[in-house]
Amino acid sequence: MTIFEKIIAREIPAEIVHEDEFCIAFHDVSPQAPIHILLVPKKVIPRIGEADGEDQSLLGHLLITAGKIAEELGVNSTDSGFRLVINNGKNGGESVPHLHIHLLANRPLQWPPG
Ligand code: DGP
Repeated sequence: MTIFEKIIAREIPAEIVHEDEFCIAFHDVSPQAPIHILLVPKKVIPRIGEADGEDQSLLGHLLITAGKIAEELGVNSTDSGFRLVINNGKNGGESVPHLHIHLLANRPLQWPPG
């Protein structure tokens, strides 16, 4: 069981900002920006490279929900803005093998990423 499953099961605490039938979102314990939210599907998909056709609506739901959370946090504008990141595998920087989207905001983010 990953740390994210334990957060979903309320076995360990997290600062939750959103939950619905399909996903949960909470503040990252090690924030890389003033706003750093993790959006996690309740279905355990280890990483985006292992999602398949049956996950299509779930993945769409995650992206739409990320936009709604950005709106609620006041960063869904072209003036402020936000970045969504999915790390996949070793070179991608993945550390928790349960698919999650990082939502980063409230500081200018560099491109290309490090
Ligand atoms: P990634 O490296 O893309 O797999 O991102 C994993 C993120 O999970 C990382 O930014 C730190 C965060 N994280 C790890 N353990 C915990 C935890 O127990 N609680 C919370 N809120 N975040 C965690």
